[in-house]
Amino acid sequence: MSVTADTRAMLRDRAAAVLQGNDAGTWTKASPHLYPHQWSWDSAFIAIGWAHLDVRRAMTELEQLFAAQWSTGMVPHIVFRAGPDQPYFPGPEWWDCAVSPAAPTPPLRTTGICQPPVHALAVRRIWQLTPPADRPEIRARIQALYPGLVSWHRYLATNRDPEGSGLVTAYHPWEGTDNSPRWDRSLARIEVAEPGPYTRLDTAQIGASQRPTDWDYDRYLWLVGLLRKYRYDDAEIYRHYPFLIKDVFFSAVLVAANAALLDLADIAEAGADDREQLARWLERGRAGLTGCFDAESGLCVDYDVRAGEQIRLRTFAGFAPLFARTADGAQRDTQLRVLDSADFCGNPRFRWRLLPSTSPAEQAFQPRNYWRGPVWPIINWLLWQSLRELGCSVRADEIRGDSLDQIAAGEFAEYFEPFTGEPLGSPEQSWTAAVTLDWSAQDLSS
Ligand code: 9WN
Repeated sequence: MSVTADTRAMLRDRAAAVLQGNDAGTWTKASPHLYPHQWSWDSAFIAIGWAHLDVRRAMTELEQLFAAQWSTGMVPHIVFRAGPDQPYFPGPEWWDCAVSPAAPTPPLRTTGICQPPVHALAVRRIWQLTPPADRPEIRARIQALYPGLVSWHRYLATNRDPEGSGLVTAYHPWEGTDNSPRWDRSLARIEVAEPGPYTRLDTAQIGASQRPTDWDYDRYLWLVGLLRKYRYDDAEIYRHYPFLIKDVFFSAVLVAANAALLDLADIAEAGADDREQLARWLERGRAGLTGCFDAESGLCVDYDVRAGEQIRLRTFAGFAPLFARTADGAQRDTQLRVLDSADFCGNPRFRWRLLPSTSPAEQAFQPRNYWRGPVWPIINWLLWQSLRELGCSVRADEIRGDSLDQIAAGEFAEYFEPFTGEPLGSPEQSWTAAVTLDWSAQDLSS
């Protein structure tokens, strides 16, 4: 059953109200209670949402985030902006980023890791949505932000890829998809994991069965302790640190983001050097992903640098070639077939034909637990965007329609149970509202 145009318009208004409710003026809380600060990739999606309401506000969101960029170019995963009345664990004391000379100076306080670089995709969307009268101002603001975006991509293409493989090395499960089973074996290999006493705040708000376990948290926090010990220095981390993963999803987002920066190069009046470099990173990223494509499963596989082994699990990340808009037609067709197989969207028991975070065919699959099974709207937004750009507009439109139906039934949840559509995690999640605004605009304009 599909919802009517009127219901869609109402959904759009409700999505706008969620963003406005989480708006802190110049930045937006990722969610009202569970995530009260500014998160990196959340902010990028949120900016896309704001662009439908106010392009200036959309730019401000990103400018605020980039104000906390490290001197290495890294955009931190959290900028701690909420006051002490809105606690989040682990907070800035746990990260103690002042140990690094690259961290921004107080009062700015951040974490010392990063998240997938969706930001350039957001800037391109903002520009597409900018009304003619606002173009001079927004163009100037994009020009001002562009060097920061290039230096962010440079950080990922160099410090996070000293091998020059085209694949980004993730340092921590919190670099995007926290308790994905992709990390299980690598986390299990960590010998000591005694981070000291701590109290989780997340499970006081959300059922523990929908969140990572204490075993996971012990390791997450132990790893933060090591990063702190190495003063967040990439070379030191590469030398000593136990958790280094070539993350195919992160790498695919970087490929798409490099293409977006190239699309913006004229607007930003980028120099020839930047353009050449972006094109080189883009090609290297594509080649890197091709190198981890497994023809047998039709999926891309992550690689554990320390263990020297591939991570063979069926998760959404395996569709990295689609997320990177692969230029290889045969690879694209294989991926489209696997995408709609019973292992993913085509599972006959699924309520909607959407991409789950982990395949129901995996032993690790848990339909109500965070990144171990549920459907995440932002992942389906990235897939939708890619499919459109790859010319698969019919399948893309189905993903958009099903996603909107899911959100209409489940109210801007953080993630959804794939069989029942039950809303899970944090309610009123900003990025769910933001992608709803973007998806709804396609209806209202058609
Ligand atoms: C840790 C804010 C963030 C998202 C992540 C998601 C979740 C945090 C947490 O929430 O992670 O960063 O405390 O669980 O996994 O992707 O950016 O929405």
